[in-house]
Amino acid sequence: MLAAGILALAGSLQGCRQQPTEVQLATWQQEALMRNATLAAAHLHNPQTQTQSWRLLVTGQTLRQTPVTLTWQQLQSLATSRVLTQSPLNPTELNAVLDFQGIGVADLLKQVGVKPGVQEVTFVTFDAFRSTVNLDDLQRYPITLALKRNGQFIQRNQGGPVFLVFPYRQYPQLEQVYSDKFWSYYVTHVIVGTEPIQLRLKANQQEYRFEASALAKLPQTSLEEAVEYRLGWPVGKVKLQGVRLRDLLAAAGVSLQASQHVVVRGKAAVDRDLTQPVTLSADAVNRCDLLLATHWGDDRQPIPARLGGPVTLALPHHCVSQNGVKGWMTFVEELEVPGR
Ligand SMILES: Nc1nc2c(c(=O)[nH]1)N[C@H]1C(S)=C(S)[C@@H](COP(=O)(O)O)O[C@H]1N2
Ligand SMILES: [Mo]
Repeated sequence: MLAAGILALAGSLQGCRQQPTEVQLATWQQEALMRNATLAAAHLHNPQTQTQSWRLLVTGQTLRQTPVTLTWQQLQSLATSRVLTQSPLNPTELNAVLDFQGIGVADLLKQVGVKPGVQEVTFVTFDAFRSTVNLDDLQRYPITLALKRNGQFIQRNQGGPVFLVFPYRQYPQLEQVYSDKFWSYYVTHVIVGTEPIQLRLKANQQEYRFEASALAKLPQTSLEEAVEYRLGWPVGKVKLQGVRLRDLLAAAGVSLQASQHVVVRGKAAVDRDLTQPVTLSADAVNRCDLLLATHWGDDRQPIPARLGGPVTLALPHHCVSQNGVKGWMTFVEELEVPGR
């Protein structure tokens, strides 16, 4: 498993220097689907991957104080919206009109309340794919989180149980803005705007929480690298700014023994996989500027959800080929230092 991780990383290091081509996107898509299929199969008994135990989290800049978690039962009772449309993800029958039934995103947003100033909503999927849609468009058009297609629940291997669909047939103009790559399989999170920074560190049987103000007090470090996150990032080297993982640990008074490691968990299910966690060795943490990035670009913009923010993991490329460092990560939520 470790070897596979390193190989995958070596491949992506070469592949990501330029803007991904359609062919690369298609390859990644295939890889993601295979990864999902493998995970779904491996986790047949893991409640997280079962339709009946599927959860949809609605988070970010909503009027609720805390994220809203919708159970499969709640999702079903909200699934009153219908969209009759052809699907670009139905290559064998591109023109077939399908009858989708699901949750109108506009209804969902009305329920949680959207804070003033929010302009977009980001959908995150099981396989760490993301898709960002303009808030006005979500309020204007019946863009829907479909649970059923032609009267049947959508199977896991067909992009279910929650599949983001766009009403192309009724509103052909949507197809110009939201191409096939916006349609999203296995949606797990709806992020309104961008979440506030809320990083958890579990170590020494304690849990530390770092909000934006706490991170801002730590030494700020920058890194200039061709980013490894897919989707939305500019071509070539990009400046990323944030806090070094070792400085964060130091702030919590945590010192790593040589035999220890740090587990990093993101929002997407694949980035919090119990059987294949993303681990950073003590050696890598201490020697490399492993960065918890919060800002990017020459003007140090906060990293929005559209780009996988507010916190992402960024790695200096000369460091990544060692120690089983698996890769960059979007939507970083939690770090854990397992005891010895
Ligand atoms: N969950 C998830 N949804 C996704 C993707 C993905 O990688 N994961 N890729 C997108 C892209 S880039 C395309 S082109 C279509 C491809 O879907 P298909 O392989 O079923 O034709 O799915 C979109 N939805
Ligand atoms: Mo794609």
